[in-house]
Amino acid sequence: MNPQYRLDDPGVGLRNNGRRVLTYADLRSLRSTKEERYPDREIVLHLTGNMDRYMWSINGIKYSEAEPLEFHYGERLRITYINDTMMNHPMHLHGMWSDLETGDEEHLVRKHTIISQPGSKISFRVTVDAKGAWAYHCHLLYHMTDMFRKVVVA
Ligand SMILES: [Cu+2]
Repeated sequence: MNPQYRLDDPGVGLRNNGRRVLTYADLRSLRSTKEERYPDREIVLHLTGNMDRYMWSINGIKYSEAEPLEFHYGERLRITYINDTMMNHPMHLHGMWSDLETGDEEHLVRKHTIISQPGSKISFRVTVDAKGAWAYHCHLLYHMTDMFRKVVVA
């Protein structure tokens, strides 16, 4: 009901187990991202589904019924996931980098796939620099068919 940013949370099964578990909060880019543009636009995506029926979707709509997401060539996007489910979703945007926000504006962390934890919120930036059609999906095989979007960059 009240999703929070939890970058320093090691996740289910790894909390308080006597070991130090690295988290996204420990990551810091070696290159400076100081000159990166501030986002022109934000897209909020709810990761949704039904555990009992094992159905997955984005914003409550499965891939086969969804319109493609439209990104504008040359823009800088901020994408925020709100994970409304009780599972982790490693979300992979193809074709462009995902620059994870860790609280340090000058060292955004460059990634292919960003894990979204249950009940949490996480944000990243994308420089839309690749025209064409791209796959965008959860990387868990059994989620991928429906928790999927086509992205069109034009
Ligand atoms: Cu998933």
